[in-house]
Amino acid sequence: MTTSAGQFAGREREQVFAALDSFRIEVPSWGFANTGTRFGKFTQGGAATTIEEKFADAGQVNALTGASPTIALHVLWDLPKGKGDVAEIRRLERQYGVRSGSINPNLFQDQEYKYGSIANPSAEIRGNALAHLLDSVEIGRELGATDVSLWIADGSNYPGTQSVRRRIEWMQEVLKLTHDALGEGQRMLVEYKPFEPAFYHTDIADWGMALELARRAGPKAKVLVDTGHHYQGTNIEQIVAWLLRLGELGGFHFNDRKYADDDLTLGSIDPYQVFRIFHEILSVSDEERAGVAFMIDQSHNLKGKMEAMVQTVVTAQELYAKAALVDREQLAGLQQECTEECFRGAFWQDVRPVVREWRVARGLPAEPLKALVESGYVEKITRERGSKNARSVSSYA
Ligand code: LRH
Ligand code: MN
Repeated sequence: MTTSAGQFAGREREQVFAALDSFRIEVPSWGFANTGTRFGKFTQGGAATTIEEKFADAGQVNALTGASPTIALHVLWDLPKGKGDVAEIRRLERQYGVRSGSINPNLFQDQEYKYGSIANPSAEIRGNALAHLLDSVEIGRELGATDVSLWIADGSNYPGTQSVRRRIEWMQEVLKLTHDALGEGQRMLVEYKPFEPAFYHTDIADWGMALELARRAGPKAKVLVDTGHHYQGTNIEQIVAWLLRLGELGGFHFNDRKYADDDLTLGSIDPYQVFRIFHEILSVSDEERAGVAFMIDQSHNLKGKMEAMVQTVVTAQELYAKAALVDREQLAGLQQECTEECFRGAFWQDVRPVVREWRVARGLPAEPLKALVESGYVEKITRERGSKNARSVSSYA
Protein backbone atom coordinates (compact mmCIF):
# COMPACT_ATOMS: atom_id res chain seq x y z
CA MET A 1 0.00 0.00 0.00
CA THR A 2 1.71 3.24 -1.09
CA THR A 3 1.12 6.54 0.68
CA SER A 4 -0.14 9.55 -1.23
CA ALA A 5 3.48 10.66 -1.67
CA GLY A 6 4.12 7.34 -3.38
CA GLN A 7 6.20 6.41 -0.38
CA PHE A 8 5.93 2.81 0.81
CA ALA A 9 4.81 2.39 4.39
CA GLY A 10 4.42 -0.42 6.85
CA ARG A 11 4.89 -4.01 5.63
CA GLU A 12 5.96 -3.13 2.09
CA ARG A 13 8.68 -0.79 3.32
CA GLU A 14 9.95 -3.49 5.70
CA GLN A 15 9.85 -6.05 2.87
CA VAL A 16 12.00 -3.80 0.66
CA PHE A 17 14.39 -2.94 3.49
CA ALA A 18 14.79 -6.62 4.46
CA ALA A 19 15.35 -7.61 0.83
CA LEU A 20 18.01 -4.93 0.29
CA ASP A 21 19.72 -5.76 3.61
CA SER A 22 20.28 -9.34 2.37
CA PHE A 23 20.99 -8.47 -1.30
CA ARG A 24 24.61 -8.94 -2.37
CA ILE A 25 25.95 -9.08 -5.92
CA GLU A 26 29.56 -9.82 -6.92
CA VAL A 27 31.41 -7.63 -9.41
CA PRO A 28 33.73 -9.16 -12.06
CA SER A 29 37.34 -7.93 -12.11
CA TRP A 30 37.19 -8.05 -15.92
CA GLY A 31 34.27 -5.57 -15.92
CA PHE A 32 36.74 -2.80 -14.99
CA ALA A 33 39.25 -3.70 -17.73
CA ASN A 34 39.43 -2.75 -21.40
CA THR A 35 37.42 -5.49 -23.11
CA GLY A 36 35.82 -5.58 -26.54
CA THR A 37 34.52 -7.83 -29.23
CA ARG A 38 36.44 -9.82 -31.82
CA PHE A 39 36.28 -6.73 -33.97
CA GLY A 40 38.37 -4.77 -31.51
CA LYS A 41 38.01 -2.78 -28.33
CA PHE A 42 37.67 0.95 -27.63
CA THR A 43 40.05 1.61 -24.75
CA GLN A 44 39.15 3.93 -21.86
CA GLY A 45 41.81 6.01 -20.10
CA GLY A 46 40.45 5.05 -16.67
CA ALA A 47 40.23 1.32 -17.31
CA ALA A 48 41.88 -1.01 -14.80
CA THR A 49 44.84 -3.05 -16.02
CA THR A 50 46.43 -4.16 -12.73
CA ILE A 51 44.75 -6.30 -10.07
CA GLU A 52 45.24 -3.41 -7.61
CA GLU A 53 43.30 -1.08 -9.89
CA LYS A 54 40.52 -3.70 -10.17
CA PHE A 55 40.31 -3.98 -6.35
CA ALA A 56 40.33 -0.18 -6.03
CA ASP A 57 37.42 0.13 -8.47
CA ALA A 58 35.49 -2.70 -6.80
CA GLY A 59 36.07 -1.00 -3.44
CA GLN A 60 34.56 2.21 -4.82
CA VAL A 61 31.49 0.42 -6.18
CA ASN A 62 30.92 -1.26 -2.80
CA ALA A 63 31.40 2.00 -0.92
CA LEU A 64 28.77 3.68 -3.12
CA THR A 65 26.20 0.85 -3.17
CA GLY A 66 26.82 -1.18 0.00
CA ALA A 67 25.93 -4.32 -1.96
CA SER A 68 29.08 -5.66 -3.69
CA PRO A 69 31.59 -6.82 -1.01
CA THR A 70 33.24 -9.45 -3.25
CA ILE A 71 35.10 -9.40 -6.58
CA ALA A 72 35.20 -12.34 -9.01
CA LEU A 73 38.75 -13.21 -10.07
CA HIS A 74 39.81 -14.76 -13.37
CA VAL A 75 42.92 -16.85 -12.65
CA LEU A 76 45.09 -16.13 -15.70
CA TRP A 77 44.05 -12.48 -15.91
CA ASP A 78 44.27 -11.65 -12.18
CA LEU A 79 46.69 -14.20 -10.72
CA PRO A 80 49.26 -14.72 -13.49
CA LYS A 81 51.63 -16.20 -10.87
CA GLY A 82 48.85 -18.46 -9.56
CA LYS A 83 49.27 -19.26 -5.83
CA GLY A 84 52.26 -16.86 -5.93
CA ASP A 85 49.78 -13.96 -6.13
CA VAL A 86 47.69 -14.98 -3.09
CA ALA A 87 49.59 -12.84 -0.55
CA GLU A 88 49.24 -9.75 -2.75
CA ILE A 89 45.51 -10.42 -3.19
CA ARG A 90 45.09 -10.71 0.59
CA ARG A 91 46.84 -7.33 0.99
CA LEU A 92 44.53 -5.75 -1.59
CA GLU A 93 41.47 -7.21 0.15
CA ARG A 94 42.48 -5.46 3.37
CA GLN A 95 43.41 -2.18 1.62
CA TYR A 96 40.23 -1.84 -0.45
CA GLY A 97 37.67 -3.58 1.80
CA VAL A 98 36.46 -6.12 -0.77
CA ARG A 99 37.01 -9.90 -0.50
CA SER A 100 37.89 -12.38 -3.23
CA GLY A 101 34.75 -13.96 -4.58
CA SER A 102 34.42 -16.71 -7.17
CA ILE A 103 37.64 -18.08 -8.65
CA ASN A 104 37.31 -18.47 -12.44
CA PRO A 105 39.80 -20.88 -14.04
CA ASN A 106 40.69 -20.05 -17.66
CA LEU A 107 40.75 -23.01 -20.04
CA PHE A 108 39.95 -21.06 -23.21
CA GLN A 109 43.07 -19.06 -24.00
CA ASP A 110 46.06 -21.37 -24.24
CA GLN A 111 46.94 -22.63 -27.76
CA GLU A 112 46.89 -26.25 -26.60
CA TYR A 113 43.12 -25.97 -25.98
CA LYS A 114 42.34 -25.60 -29.72
CA TYR A 115 40.36 -28.86 -29.70
CA GLY A 116 39.26 -28.51 -26.10
CA SER A 117 40.59 -28.60 -22.57
CA ILE A 118 38.84 -31.12 -20.25
CA ALA A 119 37.12 -32.66 -23.31
CA ASN A 120 40.25 -32.72 -25.50
CA PRO A 121 41.00 -36.12 -27.14
CA SER A 122 44.59 -35.84 -25.83
CA ALA A 123 44.94 -37.27 -22.30
CA GLU A 124 48.04 -35.11 -21.82
CA ILE A 125 46.13 -31.91 -22.59
CA ARG A 126 43.24 -33.02 -20.34
CA GLY A 127 45.90 -33.53 -17.66
CA ASN A 128 47.14 -29.96 -18.10
CA ALA A 129 43.57 -28.69 -17.86
CA LEU A 130 43.05 -30.68 -14.66
CA ALA A 131 46.27 -29.22 -13.22
CA HIS A 132 44.93 -25.69 -13.83
CA LEU A 133 41.61 -26.59 -12.19
CA LEU A 134 43.39 -28.05 -9.15
CA ASP A 135 45.56 -24.90 -8.91
CA SER A 136 42.39 -22.81 -9.02
CA VAL A 137 40.83 -24.91 -6.23
CA GLU A 138 44.03 -24.41 -4.20
CA ILE A 139 43.99 -20.64 -4.82
CA GLY A 140 40.35 -20.54 -3.72
CA ARG A 141 41.18 -22.47 -0.55
CA GLU A 142 44.09 -20.15 0.31
CA LEU A 143 41.93 -17.07 -0.32
CA GLY A 144 39.04 -18.51 1.70
CA ALA A 145 36.84 -18.11 -1.38
CA THR A 146 33.83 -20.47 -1.59
CA ASP A 147 33.22 -20.89 -5.30
CA VAL A 148 35.37 -22.19 -8.13
CA SER A 149 33.32 -21.15 -11.16
CA LEU A 150 33.94 -23.22 -14.29
CA TRP A 151 33.09 -22.07 -17.78
CA ILE A 152 34.36 -24.61 -20.32
CA ALA A 153 34.53 -23.21 -23.88
CA ASP A 154 35.17 -26.67 -25.34
CA GLY A 155 33.39 -27.77 -28.52
CA SER A 156 33.86 -28.09 -32.27
CA ASN A 157 33.10 -26.17 -35.45
CA TYR A 158 32.29 -28.92 -37.93
CA PRO A 159 30.18 -32.13 -37.79
CA GLY A 160 32.18 -35.34 -37.52
CA THR A 161 35.36 -33.66 -36.31
CA GLN A 162 34.90 -34.69 -32.65
CA SER A 163 33.20 -37.56 -30.77
CA VAL A 164 30.61 -35.71 -28.70
CA ARG A 165 29.93 -38.92 -26.74
CA ARG A 166 33.55 -39.69 -25.79
CA ARG A 167 34.11 -36.07 -24.79
CA ILE A 168 31.34 -36.43 -22.18
CA GLU A 169 33.32 -39.28 -20.59
CA TRP A 170 36.55 -37.25 -20.54
CA MET A 171 34.81 -34.23 -19.00
CA GLN A 172 33.24 -36.38 -16.29
CA GLU A 173 36.65 -37.77 -15.27
CA VAL A 174 38.25 -34.33 -14.90
CA LEU A 175 35.23 -32.76 -13.17
CA LYS A 176 35.09 -35.64 -10.66
CA LEU A 177 38.77 -35.23 -9.80
CA THR A 178 38.31 -31.47 -9.48
CA HIS A 179 35.26 -31.96 -7.24
CA ASP A 180 37.10 -34.37 -4.99
CA ALA A 181 39.89 -31.83 -4.50
CA LEU A 182 37.49 -29.23 -3.09
CA GLY A 183 38.08 -28.32 0.53
CA GLU A 184 35.67 -27.76 3.42
CA GLY A 185 33.01 -25.21 2.39
CA GLN A 186 34.22 -25.00 -1.22
CA ARG A 187 31.88 -25.52 -4.19
CA MET A 188 32.33 -25.80 -7.94
CA LEU A 189 29.85 -24.11 -10.25
CA VAL A 190 29.33 -25.53 -13.74
CA GLU A 191 28.38 -22.82 -16.25
CA TYR A 192 26.72 -23.77 -19.57
CA LYS A 193 26.67 -21.88 -22.86
CA PRO A 194 25.01 -22.97 -26.14
CA PHE A 195 27.69 -21.62 -28.51
CA GLU A 196 30.75 -19.28 -28.96
CA PRO A 197 33.59 -19.69 -29.33
CA ALA A 198 32.56 -23.07 -30.78
CA PHE A 199 29.94 -22.89 -33.49
CA TYR A 200 28.93 -26.52 -34.25
CA HIS A 201 28.73 -28.17 -30.81
CA THR A 202 29.62 -26.95 -27.32
CA ASP A 203 30.32 -29.69 -24.77
CA ILE A 204 28.40 -28.02 -21.92
CA ALA A 205 25.66 -26.33 -23.93
CA ASP A 206 22.58 -26.23 -21.69
CA TRP A 207 21.31 -26.60 -18.13
CA GLY A 208 20.60 -30.31 -18.53
CA MET A 209 24.18 -31.11 -19.51
CA ALA A 210 25.57 -28.89 -16.74
CA LEU A 211 23.20 -30.48 -14.20
CA GLU A 212 24.14 -34.04 -15.12
CA LEU A 213 27.87 -33.24 -15.05
CA ALA A 214 27.49 -31.47 -11.70
CA ARG A 215 25.54 -34.34 -10.18
CA ARG A 216 28.02 -36.95 -11.40
CA ALA A 217 30.93 -34.86 -10.07
CA GLY A 218 29.45 -34.77 -6.57
CA PRO A 219 27.39 -32.88 -3.96
CA LYS A 220 29.65 -29.81 -3.95
CA ALA A 221 29.00 -29.17 -7.64
CA LYS A 222 26.10 -26.90 -8.64
CA VAL A 223 24.86 -25.26 -11.85
CA LEU A 224 25.61 -21.61 -12.77
CA VAL A 225 23.05 -19.77 -14.91
CA ASP A 226 24.55 -17.01 -17.08
CA THR A 227 21.48 -15.10 -18.29
CA GLY A 228 23.19 -14.46 -21.64
CA HIS A 229 23.73 -18.14 -22.35
CA HIS A 230 20.31 -19.12 -23.71
CA TYR A 231 18.74 -19.35 -27.13
CA GLN A 232 16.21 -16.62 -27.91
CA GLY A 233 12.81 -17.42 -26.39
CA THR A 234 14.20 -19.69 -23.64
CA ASN A 235 12.17 -19.40 -20.41
CA ILE A 236 15.12 -18.78 -18.08
CA GLU A 237 13.02 -18.40 -14.90
CA GLN A 238 11.57 -21.87 -15.57
CA ILE A 239 15.12 -23.28 -15.62
CA VAL A 240 15.75 -21.40 -12.38
CA ALA A 241 12.59 -22.87 -10.82
CA TRP A 242 13.71 -26.37 -11.79
CA LEU A 243 17.25 -25.95 -10.45
CA LEU A 244 15.87 -24.51 -7.20
CA ARG A 245 13.43 -27.44 -6.92
CA LEU A 246 16.32 -29.86 -7.40
CA GLY A 247 18.61 -27.98 -5.00
CA GLU A 248 21.17 -27.65 -7.80
CA LEU A 249 21.22 -23.89 -8.39
CA GLY A 250 24.64 -22.52 -7.42
CA GLY A 251 24.39 -19.02 -8.82
CA PHE A 252 24.02 -16.52 -11.60
CA HIS A 253 26.06 -14.46 -14.00
CA PHE A 254 23.77 -11.52 -14.62
CA ASN A 255 23.93 -9.37 -17.76
CA ASP A 256 21.51 -8.50 -20.56
CA ARG A 257 21.31 -9.16 -24.27
CA LYS A 258 19.27 -8.44 -27.40
CA TYR A 259 20.67 -11.19 -29.56
CA ALA A 260 23.29 -13.63 -28.15
CA ASP A 261 25.88 -13.48 -25.33
CA ASP A 262 26.05 -9.70 -25.69
CA ASP A 263 27.15 -9.13 -22.05
CA LEU A 264 25.24 -5.83 -21.86
CA THR A 265 24.34 -4.23 -18.54
CA LEU A 266 21.70 -5.95 -16.40
CA GLY A 267 18.16 -4.76 -17.06
CA SER A 268 19.20 -2.54 -19.98
CA ILE A 269 17.19 -4.55 -22.55
CA ASP A 270 14.70 -6.73 -20.60
CA PRO A 271 14.37 -5.70 -16.93
CA TYR A 272 11.17 -7.79 -16.58
CA GLN A 273 13.33 -10.90 -17.24
CA VAL A 274 15.47 -10.20 -14.17
CA PHE A 275 12.33 -9.41 -12.13
CA ARG A 276 10.85 -12.80 -13.04
CA ILE A 277 14.10 -14.55 -12.04
CA PHE A 278 14.25 -12.68 -8.73
CA HIS A 279 10.63 -13.67 -8.08
CA GLU A 280 11.57 -17.35 -8.35
CA ILE A 281 14.48 -16.75 -5.98
CA LEU A 282 12.31 -14.90 -3.45
CA SER A 283 9.68 -17.68 -3.63
CA VAL A 284 11.91 -20.21 -1.84
CA SER A 285 13.01 -20.40 1.81
CA ASP A 286 15.95 -18.38 3.16
CA GLU A 287 18.10 -21.55 3.43
CA GLU A 288 17.38 -22.55 -0.19
CA ARG A 289 18.19 -18.99 -1.30
CA ALA A 290 21.33 -18.76 0.86
CA GLY A 291 23.34 -20.95 -1.47
CA VAL A 292 22.53 -18.96 -4.61
CA ALA A 293 25.39 -16.61 -5.57
CA PHE A 294 24.58 -13.43 -7.51
CA MET A 295 27.41 -12.29 -9.79
CA ILE A 296 27.69 -9.77 -12.60
CA ASP A 297 29.37 -10.93 -15.83
CA GLN A 298 29.45 -8.10 -18.32
CA SER A 299 31.93 -6.36 -20.62
CA HIS A 300 31.56 -2.62 -20.83
CA ASN A 301 32.78 -1.78 -24.32
CA LEU A 302 31.06 1.56 -24.87
CA LYS A 303 29.77 2.65 -21.40
CA GLY A 304 32.12 4.09 -18.78
CA LYS A 305 33.26 1.05 -16.79
CA MET A 306 32.69 2.53 -13.30
CA GLU A 307 29.38 4.10 -14.33
CA ALA A 308 28.21 0.82 -15.88
CA MET A 309 29.12 -1.20 -12.78
CA VAL A 310 27.46 1.21 -10.32
CA GLN A 311 24.40 1.44 -12.59
CA THR A 312 24.24 -2.37 -12.74
CA VAL A 313 24.30 -2.84 -8.96
CA VAL A 314 21.68 -0.08 -8.51
CA THR A 315 19.43 -1.60 -11.19
CA ALA A 316 19.78 -5.06 -9.61
CA GLN A 317 18.83 -3.63 -6.19
CA GLU A 318 15.78 -1.86 -7.65
CA LEU A 319 14.59 -5.00 -9.48
CA TYR A 320 15.15 -7.10 -6.34
CA ALA A 321 13.13 -4.56 -4.33
CA LYS A 322 10.29 -4.74 -6.89
CA ALA A 323 10.32 -8.56 -6.69
CA ALA A 324 10.21 -8.28 -2.88
CA LEU A 325 6.91 -6.40 -3.28
CA VAL A 326 5.13 -9.32 -4.92
CA ASP A 327 2.60 -10.54 -2.35
CA ARG A 328 3.44 -14.24 -2.69
CA GLU A 329 0.80 -15.36 -0.15
CA GLN A 330 -1.87 -13.41 -2.04
CA LEU A 331 -0.46 -14.74 -5.33
CA ALA A 332 -0.78 -18.34 -4.12
CA GLY A 333 -4.41 -17.75 -3.09
CA LEU A 334 -5.60 -15.87 -6.16
CA GLN A 335 -7.40 -17.32 -9.17
CA GLN A 336 -5.79 -17.36 -12.60
CA GLU A 337 -6.85 -13.98 -14.05
CA CYS A 338 -5.95 -12.00 -10.92
CA THR A 339 -2.49 -13.43 -10.39
CA GLU A 340 -0.90 -11.58 -13.31
CA GLU A 341 -2.11 -8.21 -12.00
CA CYS A 342 -0.83 -9.07 -8.52
CA PHE A 343 2.51 -10.09 -10.07
CA ARG A 344 2.83 -7.49 -12.81
CA GLY A 345 1.64 -4.74 -10.47
CA ALA A 346 4.75 -5.09 -8.30
CA PHE A 347 6.99 -4.65 -11.33
CA TRP A 348 5.37 -1.36 -12.19
CA GLN A 349 5.87 0.07 -8.72
CA ASP A 350 8.44 2.89 -8.66
CA VAL A 351 10.69 1.67 -5.85
CA ARG A 352 13.39 4.28 -6.34
CA PRO A 353 12.13 6.52 -3.49
CA VAL A 354 12.05 3.68 -0.94
CA VAL A 355 15.42 2.36 -2.17
CA ARG A 356 16.85 5.87 -1.66
CA GLU A 357 15.36 5.82 1.86
CA TRP A 358 17.09 2.48 2.50
CA ARG A 359 20.44 3.90 1.32
CA VAL A 360 20.20 6.93 3.56
CA ALA A 361 19.07 4.76 6.48
CA ARG A 362 22.18 2.58 5.93
CA GLY A 363 24.53 5.62 5.70
CA LEU A 364 25.00 5.23 1.95
CA PRO A 365 24.68 7.92 -0.74
CA ALA A 366 21.02 8.20 -1.80
CA GLU A 367 22.07 8.32 -5.50
CA PRO A 368 25.22 6.20 -6.04
CA LEU A 369 25.68 7.18 -9.69
CA LYS A 370 25.39 10.90 -8.83
CA ALA A 371 27.80 10.35 -5.92
CA LEU A 372 30.26 8.66 -8.28
CA VAL A 373 30.22 11.69 -10.58
CA GLU A 374 30.53 14.11 -7.64
CA SER A 375 33.44 12.07 -6.20
CA GLY A 376 35.60 12.81 -9.25
CA TYR A 377 36.81 9.20 -8.98
CA VAL A 378 36.61 8.57 -12.74
CA GLU A 379 38.56 11.74 -13.51
CA LYS A 380 41.16 10.70 -10.91
CA ILE A 381 41.73 7.18 -12.31
CA THR A 382 41.72 8.53 -15.87
CA ARG A 383 44.50 10.95 -14.91
CA GLU A 384 46.47 8.20 -13.14
CA ARG A 385 46.01 5.44 -15.74
CA GLY A 386 45.47 7.40 -18.97
CA SER A 387 48.96 7.27 -20.44
CA LYS A 388 49.32 3.55 -19.72
CA ASN A 389 45.96 2.76 -21.36
CA ALA A 390 46.74 4.98 -24.35
CA ARG A 391 49.63 2.64 -25.14
CA SER A 392 47.37 -0.44 -25.25
CA VAL A 393 46.32 -1.00 -28.88
CA SER A 394 43.57 -3.34 -30.07
CA SER A 395 43.00 -4.96 -33.42
CA TYR A 396 41.14 -8.09 -34.50
CA ALA A 397 43.77 -9.58 -36.78
C1 LRH B 1 31.72 -16.89 -21.07
C2 LRH B 1 31.60 -16.15 -19.75
C3 LRH B 1 32.28 -16.84 -18.60
C4 LRH B 1 33.47 -15.97 -18.27
C5 LRH B 1 33.61 -15.09 -19.43
C6 LRH B 1 34.27 -13.79 -19.12
O1 LRH B 1 30.95 -16.25 -22.05
O2 LRH B 1 30.27 -15.90 -19.52
O3 LRH B 1 31.51 -16.81 -17.46
O4 LRH B 1 34.56 -16.66 -17.91
O5 LRH B 1 32.30 -14.91 -19.90
MN1 MN C 1 29.47 -15.97 -17.53
